[in-house]
This record gives sequence, structure tokens and C-alpha cells, in this order.
Amino acid sequence: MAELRGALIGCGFFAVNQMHGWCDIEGAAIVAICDRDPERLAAVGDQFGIARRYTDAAALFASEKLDFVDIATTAPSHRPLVELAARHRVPTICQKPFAPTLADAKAMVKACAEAGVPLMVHENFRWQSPIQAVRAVLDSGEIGTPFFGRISFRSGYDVFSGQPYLATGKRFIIEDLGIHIIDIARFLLGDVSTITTRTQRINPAIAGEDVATMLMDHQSGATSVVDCSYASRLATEPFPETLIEIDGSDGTIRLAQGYKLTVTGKRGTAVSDVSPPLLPWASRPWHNIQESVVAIQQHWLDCLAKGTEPATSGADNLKTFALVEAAYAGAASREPVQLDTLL
Ligand code: NAD
Ligand code: 89V
Repeated sequence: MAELRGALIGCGFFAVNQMHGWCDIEGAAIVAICDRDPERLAAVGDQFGIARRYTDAAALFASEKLDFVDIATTAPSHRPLVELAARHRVPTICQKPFAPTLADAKAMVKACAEAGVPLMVHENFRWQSPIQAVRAVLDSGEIGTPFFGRISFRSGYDVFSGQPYLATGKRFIIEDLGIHIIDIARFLLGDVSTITTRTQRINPAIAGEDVATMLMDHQSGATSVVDCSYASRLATEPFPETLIEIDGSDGTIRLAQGYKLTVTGKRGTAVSDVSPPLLPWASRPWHNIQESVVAIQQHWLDCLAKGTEPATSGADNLKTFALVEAAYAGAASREPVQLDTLL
């Protein structure tokens, strides 16, 4: 099969991982890149040997024949860029957070559906190999029917040095990081009917909340706690590990710091190391996230080849994004929020 021709829009901090990912995967190549910042465009173009460069996305779509586009800009530009791609009927990957508002996200899903093009949100945390290992245990039936989950991300890592914009927005941890952890909760325990949220700001130097605690009712009947913090100083910094506890009718799963997976179930207790591989271009502690970038991009190509819907399609991600909106609404009102009122 001929190699698919892709373009990358947004050549910033995280896009370098996506470029490495495309280099690792067979069946597709990035043939053109775009960034409105000429310095960033030049840096990524030179690093990856991409000669076809654009500072304007409209010019990119007008000049290139593309099989897909990978949008790695920040949220404010997502809707105009996705709608531009839809007008050119180009299948689209869009980074998280999907959009500034749920209304924007719904409009983007509609635009791609009407154009008949696939849309996937680059929601990569569920593709981390330790998270996939937890999902595989659930699928095996070893712990029976899950009734409780705690999905936890607590850290004191300085995310602001690499991503300075995270310090300036009115919304921070739920929109940027909690969105991944909520998506993992959905991936493991299913869709959510109600969410109750409390937020705090501990770091006085940032504008948004850096601690969030969410209690969720899943449609399956399971209850989960999703807790996130960038204000937690620990003896051994766990960034960017997501820790998981799931209790089921026949046993338990614990994914502990250091990627230690303990499963107690029908066949007794088994302990395993589910550390992600360190890819040649990856660097600790980001290697967990970097590996998941390759996995989600491979999934996108597999879905394009088979004509199937990606696991984190735009339509699916509306349910994760609605939980983010609901969390902020519930944190403000201090009331539980029903999801069916938003979707
Ligand atoms: P960044 O600011 O470093 O890079 C964004 C780039 O997009 C900039 O170079 C900017 O000039 C360019 N850009 C913005 N609007 C544009 C437009 N209309 N046309 C062309 N170029 C445009 O941001 P980042 O830290 O790389 O984050 C990008 C996205 O990736 C964010 O949405 C962030 O939340 C997400 N992210 C995801 C993960 C993950 O694990 N999935 C990790 C980090 C960041
Ligand atoms: O994954 C992300 O979106 C990153 C980080 C892990 C730092 O939260 O912004």
C-alpha cells in the first residue's frame, strides 16, 4: 500500500514527539509542516528534514494533497483548523483539549461528520502500556465486575517550564491533565452519569486550579474517584505516572508507583512490572507519554486502513470533554452535575 501523506500543524513543545512517532510508524509520512511561528517551523523542519513548510494553514491545504492532518496546536486554534481540514475533506487528528468549549467541540464533530471525514482526538493517556495492562486484566475477568476505582495523578513536577501557557489560563489542571485521567476512568469503568467536583489552587503563582478531586457515578453502577494534583511534593517524584486502584466482585487491581501491577483475583495474587519501554528518541520521565504517542498514531493508521472509528474519535471525546465542563460547573456550584444535560 502506498504511504499516506500527512501534514503536521503546530511545531511546538509536544509536536516533536508526534514527529518522532510518525518516523517510527510504517505506512505514513509527514510531507509538510505548518506553524505561524517561523522559528518553530524552521526548528522542526530542520530536525526532521521536512522541506515543505507553511506559516499559514490555509496555504498548506491549498497547496498539498493530503491523506490526513495532525493538528498539534493549543486549543484556541483547534476549531478553525479542524473546520478548515473538513472543508478540504482531509481526515484529521486534533490534540487535546479538543476545544475551548463543548459547543466548539460539538461543532467540530458535526463539521467532520458532514464532510464524511474521520476525526480523532489525540487523547493518548489511555494508550500508555501500563493503562492498557490494567484494561487487559479487566477484560480477562480475573477480578469480576468492577464496583470501585481510584484513578490518581499527584505530582510536584514543574510543567510550567516546558508549557508556560499552563500557568496563565483561568482553567488549569482539569482542562490540561484531568481530561486525560477522566478519559482513563471512562476507558476502564465506562461512561459517567454524574460528577461531583472540588478544586483548589495551592501554587499562588498560577492563574488556575492545580488540585482537583472528582467523584463519578458510572452508568455500569461503579463509583470512581479521580484525583489530580500538581501541588504534591513526594519523596520520589512520580510524574507522569497515573496510579490506579480498581476493586471488583472477585478481586482487585493496583497499579502502583514504579509501574508495579498487582492483581489479586480468582487465581490468587500476581505481581508484574508493566514499565513502558524507553524508545530510542524518548527521555525519562516523559517516555511513558512518548510511547503512547506512537500507539495512538498507529491506531489512527489502523482505523484509516480498516475504515473503523478510532477509540478516541471526536464523537467519543465529547463524553470526556463534557466531563471537564461538568467538573468546572460543579466545582463552581458545589453541586453534582448530570452528564445527560450536556450531551
Ligand atoms: P506550544 O505552544 O508549544 O505549541 C503550539 C504551536 O502551535 C506553536 O508553535 C504555535 O505557534 C502553533 N500554532 C498555534 N496556532 C496556530 C495556527 N493557527 N496555525 C499554525 N500554527 C499555530 O504548545 P504544546 O505544549 O506543544 O501543546 C500543544 C497541544 O498539545 C496542546 O493542546 C496541549 O494540551 C497538548 N499536549 C498534549 C500532551 C499529551 O500527552 N497528549 C502533552 C503536552 C501537550
Ligand atoms: O499531557 C499533557 O497534556 C501535558 C501534561 C502531562 C504536562 O499535563 O500537558
